[in-house]
Amino acid sequence: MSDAADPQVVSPGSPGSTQMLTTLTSLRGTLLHARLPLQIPGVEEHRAVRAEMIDQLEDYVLPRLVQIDAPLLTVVGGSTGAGKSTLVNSLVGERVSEPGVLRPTTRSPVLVHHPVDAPWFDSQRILPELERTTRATADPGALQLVASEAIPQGLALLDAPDIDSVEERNRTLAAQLLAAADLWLFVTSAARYADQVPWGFLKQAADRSAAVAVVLDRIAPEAIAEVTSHLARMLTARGLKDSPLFTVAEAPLDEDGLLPEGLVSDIRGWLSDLGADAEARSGVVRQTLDGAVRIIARRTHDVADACQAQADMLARLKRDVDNSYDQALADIDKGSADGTLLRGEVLARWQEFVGTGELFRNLESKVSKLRDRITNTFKGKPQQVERVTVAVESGLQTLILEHAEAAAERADASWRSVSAGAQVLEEGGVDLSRASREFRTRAERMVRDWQAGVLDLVRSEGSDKRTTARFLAYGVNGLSVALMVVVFASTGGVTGAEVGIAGGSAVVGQKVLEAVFGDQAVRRLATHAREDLAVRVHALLDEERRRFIERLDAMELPTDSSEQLRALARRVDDLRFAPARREL
Ligand SMILES: Nc1nc2c(ncn2[C@@H]2O[C@H](COP(=O)(O)OP(=O)(O)OP(=O)(O)O)[C@@H](O)[C@H]2O)c(=O)[nH]1
Ligand SMILES: [Mg+2]
Repeated sequence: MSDAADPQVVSPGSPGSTQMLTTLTSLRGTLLHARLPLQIPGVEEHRAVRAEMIDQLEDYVLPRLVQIDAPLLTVVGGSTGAGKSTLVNSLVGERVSEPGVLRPTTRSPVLVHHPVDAPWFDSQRILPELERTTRATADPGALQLVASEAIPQGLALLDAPDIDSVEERNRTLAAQLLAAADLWLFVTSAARYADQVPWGFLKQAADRSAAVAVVLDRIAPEAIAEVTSHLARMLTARGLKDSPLFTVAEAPLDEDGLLPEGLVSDIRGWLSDLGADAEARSGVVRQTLDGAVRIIARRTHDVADACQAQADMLARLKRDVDNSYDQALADIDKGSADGTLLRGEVLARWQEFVGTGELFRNLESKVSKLRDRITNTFKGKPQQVERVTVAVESGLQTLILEHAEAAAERADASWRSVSAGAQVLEEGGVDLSRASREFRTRAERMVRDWQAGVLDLVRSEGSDKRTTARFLAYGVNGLSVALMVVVFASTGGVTGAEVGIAGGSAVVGQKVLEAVFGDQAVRRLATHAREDLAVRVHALLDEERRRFIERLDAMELPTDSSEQLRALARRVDDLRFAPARREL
């Protein structure tokens, strides 16, 4: 048996192990929390690693740290048909696990222990997921317990399903059981010993310094010498030179399916010695436990990387949505200020209202006279104000709707371009590539509210001018549409002829307002109305944006797991090397 326990590493049971237990308990909690829900390339592997780590902590490491003197658990693992169940039965001297010709045979693990040790195993102390039973079963979720005087006290033997099974459940259960073992009794046959899967497992055992003994089973007596030396060389080359190697020759079985006594006496003797020697037993336990903890700390960094990748992906998906909706806001802002809205219907209705022709031709040269002339132009057209209002309403709605649609389409497309984004959309079940169904109604309400706000603005600004001739001539409604028109042509804060006819039209509006309120007040009113519009559009689109963000929130992805995991892994390593440091 290897005595490779690193003397620098803190021993279970030493003062450091209480802190180790606390730290590893936190690690288990953090791992449970550190879900990896987003479909990122390579995530399946990381999910499996995370699940294995949680299992190993629960099945083995934590219970082992809590009760360091619990019996040593020897797990008999290997390929199907290698003879594991037959070997266990032969060691116990009775048929405790059903062997069979149908492959694979063992589906439910069988744990044989000395009757005195029963309390260690009939509780859920180790392998808590497996339900205890005392009857033979084929349920992979059950653990059959068998008490036998033939097993030494302080050592238990577990017959596991096959590691390279055609049944996935067998494979994962076998791996889980080996991860919960203090000692591996690895059974392979002359026919299978060079196979890849067993060596994959043995490599894992070597990597994590698990204590391993190898049994070369069912071997023709004349091949023993040659195969044994070959296998021994392979073990040495793969870091397992200290592992004891037993051979069991192929022999006829008795009527109970047991091997002749002489063939298993070596193995039985070795197990009995181990069972009787508390120090040797604790050496095996310490070696495997230390190795498991070391590997867990290392793999924690891999899971931390995977968590970081999840957080990065989440941030990217959020950014996609924000970019898309920010662009929509910018586009709406631009479209509602650069004169775009003053084309078509709004312009036509506005010109109907204020008139064209003479007025515009003289715009540059006769600005001084303009105000009075405009006053005349406005008179007698009150019913046309309503038409401008309606045109503004629909123009603005169309603009907002168009960009809300574009934003949804863009955000949806950018999410679909990565598998995690597509997954989030699929899981949500509702199509987000269009603006929401209620959006049109909401946008209509928003525009009307804004117009009402403009009306209020003009009304309160004119509270002391309500009786002046000019104010009366245009009316609150007339002045309000003039203000809206000014807002729609206010790129760069100036209303100018550079925006063309539309701009020219806006100049008329501006002059009208100036005639009533004065230049400064007009600038202030326009800014105020613009800002009010921006705030309302923002709120409106935020609701649209939220549909995407809510999808991400529903993934319930913890964002701080990565850092927590790394801190815990560092703490585990610090504790592992703490005694060495104290000595320095
Ligand atoms: N003659 C002879 N037959 C054996 C020996 N070992 C196992 N067998 C037979 O080989 C078959 C498979 O043996 P099992 O002990 O069920 O093998 P296993 O490794 O437990 O197989 P799984 O449970 O499927 O993983 C059974 O029919 C056994 O009776 C042996 O040493 N000699
Ligand atoms: Mg079996």
